[in-house]
Amino acid sequence: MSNKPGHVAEISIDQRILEIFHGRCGDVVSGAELSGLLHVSRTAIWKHINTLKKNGYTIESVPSRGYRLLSAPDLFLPVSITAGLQTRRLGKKVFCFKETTSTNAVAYKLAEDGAPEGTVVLADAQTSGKGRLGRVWLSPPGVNIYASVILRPPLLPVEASQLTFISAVAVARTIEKLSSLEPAIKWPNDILVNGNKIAGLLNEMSAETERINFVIMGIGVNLNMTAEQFPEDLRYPATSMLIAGGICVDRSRFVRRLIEEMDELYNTFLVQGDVPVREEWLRRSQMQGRMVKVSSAESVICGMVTGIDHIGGLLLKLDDGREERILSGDVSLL
Ligand code: BT5
Repeated sequence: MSNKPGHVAEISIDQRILEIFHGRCGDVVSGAELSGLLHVSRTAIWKHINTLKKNGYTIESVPSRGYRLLSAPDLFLPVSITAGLQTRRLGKKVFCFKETTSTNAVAYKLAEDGAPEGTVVLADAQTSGKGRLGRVWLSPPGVNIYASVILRPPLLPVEASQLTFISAVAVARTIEKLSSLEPAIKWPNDILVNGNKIAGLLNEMSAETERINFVIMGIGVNLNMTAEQFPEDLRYPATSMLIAGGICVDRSRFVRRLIEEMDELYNTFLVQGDVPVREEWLRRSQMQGRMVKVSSAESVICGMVTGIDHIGGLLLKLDDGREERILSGDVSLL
């Protein structure tokens, strides 16, 4: 893992070797073939294989045949995320940190410095993981994912909240595809499993009056966190894929899948607008027709959920028949 963004470019041969292994789905690849494909000597290939082994990859040397990748480390390395990734825009550049303050803060700085759309920042641990409204996101090392993605969407600043649909649906799809869990989305930015919070989303934006410069989509998902790692004073009961599903999740596999899902949803969003993603969000939210309480700094409002509008506002029908649109707050089901 690296604290230096420049590290990404330095490991391209390793990355290409992993891509070749990936394409062979566990078959042996000969040293001669690797050397021919990558235009480097067989001794150089051998050295790169050793570097990969030092980075935690288990690679078998099969006498007189070649090399076979047996397993990848559960570490965030740019190569283990980008090798063979099937995306159009997202994940072409990935920065991995062993520890950072907040992946959102790092991604924001990279975006200000001109990082391209789709750049991903990942950390093994965060020392100042951010929730909404100055809250803290618990970010212990080695167990979860803390990711931020830079987008530069052609939207008006007021439309930026539509993007939360993308990350929420992508997280829900990924959990569903990698486990038998049934995630539900809770407005505005939580993913729940069995009513407990498994993931949180935090979008941050840099914009001018008529134009978005960039949006940082921050995503925290609890994968292998144990019950003892959660303090007792959380606002809502929390869970992880390990606690809820009893499975230990390969974190790089989760991140790759998540980036692919986000990429697909973002493409749909750019081509077809927000409606398809919003409809899937609503289906997965299990909030339609439910009575809820929405608390914000200014007020507490109760009502029945009638939908979600195109900028992500929650539409409520109040007891007196009035319709209300809520743009921020914390929701609990009644
Ligand atoms: C959120 O805020 O749910 C947004 C969380 C976003 C975290 C990601 S991690 C990658 C990126 N970089 C960052 O610095 N942040 C983003 P909110 O709705 O305000 O929820 C925060 C509340 O959830 C806290 O006040 C706690 O009560 C609770 N909480 C904190 N850590 C948690 C965790 N790991 N799992 C479940 N609940 C947690």
